Amino acid sequence: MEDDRTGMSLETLKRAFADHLFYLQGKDASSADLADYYSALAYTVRDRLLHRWLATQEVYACKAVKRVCYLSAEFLMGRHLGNSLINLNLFEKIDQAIRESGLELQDLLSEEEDPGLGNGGLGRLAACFLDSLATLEIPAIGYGIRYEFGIFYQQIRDGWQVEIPDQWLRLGNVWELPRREEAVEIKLGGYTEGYHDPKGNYRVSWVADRIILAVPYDTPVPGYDTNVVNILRLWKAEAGDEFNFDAFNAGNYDRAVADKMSSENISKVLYPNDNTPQGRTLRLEQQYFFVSASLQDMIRKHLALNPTLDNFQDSFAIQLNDTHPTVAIPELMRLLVDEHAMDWDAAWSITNRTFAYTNHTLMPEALERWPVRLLGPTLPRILEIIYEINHRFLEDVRSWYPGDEARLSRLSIIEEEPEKSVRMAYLACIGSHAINGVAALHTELLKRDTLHDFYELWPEKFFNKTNGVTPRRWILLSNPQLAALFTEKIGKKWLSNLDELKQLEPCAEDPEFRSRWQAIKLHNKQVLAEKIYERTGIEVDPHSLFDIQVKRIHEYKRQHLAVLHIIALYNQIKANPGINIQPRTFIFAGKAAPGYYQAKLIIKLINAVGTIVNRDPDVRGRLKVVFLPNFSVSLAQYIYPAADLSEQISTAGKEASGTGNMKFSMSGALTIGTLDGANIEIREEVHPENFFLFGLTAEEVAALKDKGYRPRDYYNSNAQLKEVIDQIANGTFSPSEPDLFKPITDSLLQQDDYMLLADYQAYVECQDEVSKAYRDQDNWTRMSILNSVRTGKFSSDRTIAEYAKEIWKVDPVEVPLEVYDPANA
Ligand code: T68
Repeated sequence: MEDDRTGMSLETLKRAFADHLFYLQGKDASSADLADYYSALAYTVRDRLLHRWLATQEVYACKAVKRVCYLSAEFLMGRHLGNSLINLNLFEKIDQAIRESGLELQDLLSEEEDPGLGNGGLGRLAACFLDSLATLEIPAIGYGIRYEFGIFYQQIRDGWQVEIPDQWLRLGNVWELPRREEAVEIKLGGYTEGYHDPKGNYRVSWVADRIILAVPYDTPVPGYDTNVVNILRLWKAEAGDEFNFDAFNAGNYDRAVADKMSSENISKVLYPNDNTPQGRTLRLEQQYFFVSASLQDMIRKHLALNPTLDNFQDSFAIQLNDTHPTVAIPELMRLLVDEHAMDWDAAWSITNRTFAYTNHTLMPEALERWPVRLLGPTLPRILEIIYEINHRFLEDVRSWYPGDEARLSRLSIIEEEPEKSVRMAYLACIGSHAINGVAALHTELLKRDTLHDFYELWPEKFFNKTNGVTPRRWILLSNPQLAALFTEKIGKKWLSNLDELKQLEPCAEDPEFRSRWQAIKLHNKQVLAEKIYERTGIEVDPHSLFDIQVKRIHEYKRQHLAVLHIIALYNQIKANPGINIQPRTFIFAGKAAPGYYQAKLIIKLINAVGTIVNRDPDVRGRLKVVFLPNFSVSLAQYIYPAADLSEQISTAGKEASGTGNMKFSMSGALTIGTLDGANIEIREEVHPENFFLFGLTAEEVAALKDKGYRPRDYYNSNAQLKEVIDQIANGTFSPSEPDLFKPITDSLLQQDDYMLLADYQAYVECQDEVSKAYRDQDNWTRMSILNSVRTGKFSSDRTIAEYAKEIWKVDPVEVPLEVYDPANA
């Protein structure tokens, strides 16, 4: 008989499920609720993962393979159960087993809390990368923070965003395993002192005033159709000792407890800002905490197999996901030089060969800078090391460019004005052997502007790595009917080589294929329509054009440009109620940073316009405006497959890449977009005739700024635009508070940093083209098919293969399952 923990037959799976319900949940069919059934199934699947995980770790340990360590302050993993079923190739069988137990698999999948340990694209990219690393059989560890509270839960009350704490661990977490025995200590605060070691060398030691314990929690990361199961290792902060016993014994009980609580604060909550740095000491402590813990973990793993650290760079390639983990560079120097007595030059060479840095933003205000005033007291030894790195670097620059003082201050890691600070992006560039942007345009702009001086120093360090997303979650799991159609036509190989979809191009001409395509899209729209009704009470027509913009709310992403268009359409209907226009449902979702007033006001504006438009009898059946609350990975899985039109309308030069644009396109949405980020490459792949392009280019944006941009000129010369802006400003959508939206219109008329007014006319004209095109359903469907089957480039498998070959220099390692048989363990 098959082992209950590893067997994959239907009978064994059913037995294991019943067994877990009984012995782990202490329930039977008469007492179990959906949460119990979810847990029983999750444990059943976890057993099968653990088997492969132990085999994988055993192979990695024996072979001394080179591992990728992906350091990221955020991992937006999405629900684990469905993804694990897919990657273990168990989905159909479990579906049947659950049905035969009288339940619905979908109901169980929906019970899982969505682990929201990230803000947006950057965190979700990390999750797609882990999936692809495991799928490509590349040894890898994701290192991050086990936040007790992830990204806040968003409610909409009276049109406003309200933030609710995300207590995702409330009911426990089946997918993680604490490894208390591998906890490490982290120093904070205090001072440094010099001493001479027994050989007479001068050394420095850091006398901390706080020691925090970092406890690892491991989550298995299975690859698709392989035995490889990598690890996501997230660190939880705990007090070094349960109590400060000195304080306790001195009768100072509350002080003892307070110290413990303040240590645990470090991993308490994810900072909810995207694209703006938060200059708070606690954030700096979070960064140092997870980075130091991860490096200590790597050093321990390395020394278990090697006599010295001299070849550390052969054990690990460390990727810095933005600057958030950049303090890893001075921290590795500290560990090598202070704690392992290596000399500076040897340590620097190892550090440089180990690290690589990914930049995710061009916006100057989004680049991290840590004031010396905060860094010094929190990480005194790290600040000294940063000064030393800077000193040596500037000596080099001086020798390369004698007398060029301006260049020296431009390149210095330390910025003097307005406040003496460490420029983390510069530290990352200097300490890494590779620097990359996340789309072709973004990388070009990094080289030309943001990091230009570094590009002049080291052109060979610069790479482009256009982002990608995993087709397992973003097609197979979220759009199962589309996936089934692909598999019916070309088999399953597209799931591990998305370029295979290209074979389906001729199907765009096949009427029978097109009608199946339309039926699938309609079905997905019906499913989303039900969700919309459930969550907002708004009824929408699945036969209308679903025009969707989902992403973080940000002025540069220009959700309010879409609102200007909606109001213009509304005005056309009001002026001419008999007008024949394409019925549309405008769907928005996304969170605003809690401290970003203008973004929260944009959410309120969307809802205010929706309230007026949705209940106007003149409009009935033609326009609907929906704001879906609490955008998350699990909600996104319903949204992308249901879109006809994907809105990617950022100001050119502002969106580093975008990844939602790729998910939409994979599910057959057409894009209306600017020449920004990865839009450019999507348009290239799907061909320009299948993409709705509008707006200024990044160069035109810069040129217009230079010559003096005057948004009022556009307002004064465009009657339709003027009417729309005036309505927002005069309270048409906020009658009880006429000035409510003035901050938005004032900003548009006075600075319009993101050039909505300059792009307005081109945008509405392009939207007219969209409406016209949608009326020809045959041709629209042809374009939709070609979008989807030409997205092979945007699989994160392609992205990861490029990183592996060109930056990390790592090879795949196969894991035969026989190496670990629990029956013989
Ligand atoms: C996004 N950045 C980019 N940042 O905006 C997007 N920032 O263009 C790109 O596709 C994506 O990264 C992946 O490369 C973010 O998502 C953040 O979320 C963030 C979080 C904390 C601090 C700064």
